[in-house]
Amino acid sequence: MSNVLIQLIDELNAGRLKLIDLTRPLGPKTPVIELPPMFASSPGFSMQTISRYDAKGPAWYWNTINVGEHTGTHFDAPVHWITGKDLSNNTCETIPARRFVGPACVIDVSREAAANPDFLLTRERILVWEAQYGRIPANSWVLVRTDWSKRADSKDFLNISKDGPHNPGFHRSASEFLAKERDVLGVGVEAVGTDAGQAGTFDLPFPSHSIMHGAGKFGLASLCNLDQLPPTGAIVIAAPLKIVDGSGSPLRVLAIAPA
Ligand code: 23J
Ligand code: MN
Repeated sequence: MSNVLIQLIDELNAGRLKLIDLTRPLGPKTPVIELPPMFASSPGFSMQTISRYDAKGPAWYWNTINVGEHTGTHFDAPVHWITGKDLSNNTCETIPARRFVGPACVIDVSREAAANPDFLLTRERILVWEAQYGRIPANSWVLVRTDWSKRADSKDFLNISKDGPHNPGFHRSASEFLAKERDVLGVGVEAVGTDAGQAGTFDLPFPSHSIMHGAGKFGLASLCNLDQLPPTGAIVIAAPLKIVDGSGSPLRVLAIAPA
C-alpha cells in the first residue's frame, strides 16, 4: 500500500487529522426549498417501514424512502440547469468519480451574512480572501461559510417573507470568476440552495445555478460544520448517488482536516 494512504489512516487514528461530517440529518423534518407558486415544488423526505423484526420480516428491518433529489444536504449536477443540459458527463451517473474529491477553500462571510441575510459573495470579496490565503486552486471545492446552518428552526433557515425567501448567495461576478478564472469543482453553501433566496428576481436569475452548471461545475447545498474547517488545508469528498440520468442527490459530505 502507498505510504500516503497508510499515513492517512495513522494520522486519523492518532487524531492529528480529523474527519468532519458536513452533512445535515435527512428526515421528514428536513426543510425543502420553496419556489414561486407557478413552479412545481420538490417533495421532502418520507419513509415507510417494509418490516421491522415482525411478520413482514421476522429478522430484519428496512424501509422505503421517497425523496426529491434536491433535499437536505445534496449535490447539484450540471444537468440540473438548462445551461448544463448538453454538456458531456453532466449527470450523477456519468460524472467521473475523481471529480468528487478535491481541496477545500473555505470563505468565511458569517459576519456579512449575520448583518445582511441577502448577502452576496462577490468577485471582489473572493480576491480579498485570495490575498490572505492564496489563489484558489483548479479543481477545488469552494465552500462559503455563512453560519446559516446554525438557524435551528426551519422557519429561520428558510427565512421566507411576503416577497419570498431571504438567504445569502452569489453575485454573478463570483460565479463567473470561480467557474471561468479558477476552474473549481463547484461551490458549497449552508443555505437550502446555492443561490440567494432572492436570486429568482435577479437580472440573470439564479446566477450560481446558471453559471456554474453551464460551466460543468457542481453545487453542494445545506452543508453544516463549515465553522470546523480551516480556510485551506482540508479535502472534501462529496459523491452523489449514481442515479441514472440524475440531476442531483442527497449525499454524505466528508472533510478531512488537520486536527
Ligand atoms: C430549482 C429551482 C431553483 C433552485 C433550485 C432548484 C435549487 O436551489 C436546488 O436545489 O438546486 S434555487
Ligand atoms: Mn439542488
